[in-house]
Amino acid sequence: DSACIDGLLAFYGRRLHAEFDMSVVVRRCTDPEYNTYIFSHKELPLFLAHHVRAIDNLPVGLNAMDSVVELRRFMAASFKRLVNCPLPLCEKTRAGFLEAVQEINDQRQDVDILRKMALGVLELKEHLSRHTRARLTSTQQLVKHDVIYQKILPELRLLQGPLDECNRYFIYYNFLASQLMNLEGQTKSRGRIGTIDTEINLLELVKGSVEEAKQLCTHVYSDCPDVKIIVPNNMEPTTFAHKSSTIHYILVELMKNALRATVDAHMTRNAAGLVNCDDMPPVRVLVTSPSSMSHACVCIEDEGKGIPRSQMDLVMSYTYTTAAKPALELMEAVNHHHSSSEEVDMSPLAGYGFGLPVSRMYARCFGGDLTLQSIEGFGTKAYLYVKQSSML
Ligand code: W6P
Repeated sequence: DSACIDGLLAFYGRRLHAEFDMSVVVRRCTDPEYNTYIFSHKELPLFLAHHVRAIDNLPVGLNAMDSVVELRRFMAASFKRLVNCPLPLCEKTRAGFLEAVQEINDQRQDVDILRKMALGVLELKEHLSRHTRARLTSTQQLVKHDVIYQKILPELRLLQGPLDECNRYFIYYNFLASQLMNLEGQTKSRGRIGTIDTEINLLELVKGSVEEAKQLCTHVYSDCPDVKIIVPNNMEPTTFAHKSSTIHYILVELMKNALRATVDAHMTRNAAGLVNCDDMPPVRVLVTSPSSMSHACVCIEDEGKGIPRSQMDLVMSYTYTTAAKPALELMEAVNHHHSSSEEVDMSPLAGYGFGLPVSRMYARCFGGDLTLQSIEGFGTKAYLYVKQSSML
C-alpha cells in the first residue's frame, strides 16, 4: 500500500487544505446526496494517506516508538480498506462505502488515535532520558528529572510542527467521516446539517462551557473561583455555522487552565484544609460575536501569575504539562466526561499535555486560531478566534 499511498499523493499533489470552511461544507452537504459520497470517497483516503506520510515524517525517532508504529499500521489498513471500495454511485456501493467508514470509525475509537500518539511521545521522552542519563557520569546520574528534561528539550521542540501535521489530518478525517455518517438517516432538523450547527449563539455556548468547567473545578478542589462573562455593549450578536462540540471542547480546555492557574496561584485553605476561593480574582470571559465581522472572539483572562517568557512556546507544545497532582485530577475528570460523550472525534487526552496544542489545531483547521498572551507574575489571556460562516 506504500506505493498506492505515494501514487495517490502524487496524483492529487501535496496540496494542503488550509482549513475547512463550514459554509462550503454545508453547501456541499445540502447538494444532492451523492455529492458528499463521491467527495468523501476521494478525500477520506487522501487524508489517511497524508496522515501516514505525516507519521513517517515524525523526527527524532518518534515514528519508531511502539504505539506510533501501531498507529501507522492502523492508518495504512484503513487506507487500504477505503481505496478498495468501489465508487459510491448506486445504492449498493454507497451502503458498502458507508459501512467501511463506519467500521473504521468504530476501530478508531478503540485505537484512540490521539492517546496513542501521546503515548508515543511519552515513550520517546523515556527513551531520550535513558539515553541522556547513560551518557552522564555516575555522580551526574543523580541529577533531578528536570535537569534531564532540560537536556532533551531541544529535541522535543522539533516535534511541534510534524505533530501538528499529524493532528491536522486526524481532525480533517474525523470531521468529514462524522459529517458523512451523520448526514444519513438524520431527520432534516432545523439548525443542524450533519454535525454542523447552522445557528450557533456563541454566548450560550460560552455559558455552557463555563458551567461545565466550574463543575469540574468544584469537583476537584471543592470550590471554584468566580467567572464573569462580559459582553460589550453595542455588540449585536449574530449566529453563525460551526461545529459547536468543537468550540465547546476548546472553551472547556481553556477555562480549565484559567481556573487551575487561579487556584494554584492564590491557594488558601480553610480550617478544615479545604480550598477556599472566596477572595480569588475572578476569571473574566469576554465574548464578542459582531455581525458582519469575519471572526468572533472569546477572550479568557485569569490572574494566575502568568507564564515565564522562556516557557511560552512550551505551553503549546505536545510534551509539556505543568500539572501538579490536583491539576491532573482535574484533567482526569474532564477525560472521563469526554469518553462518555457521543462525539466521535473528541479524543480525551488531558493529562498528557495534548489539550492546548490540539485545541489550537482544531481552531486553525476550521479557520480560526488560538493564542496566549501572558504577563509574567500577573496573569494570562487566552484568545479564541472563531470563523463566523454565514449560511446565506
Ligand atoms: C495559565 C496557563 C494557561 C494556559 C492556557 C490558558 C490559560 C492559562 N493560564 O497560567
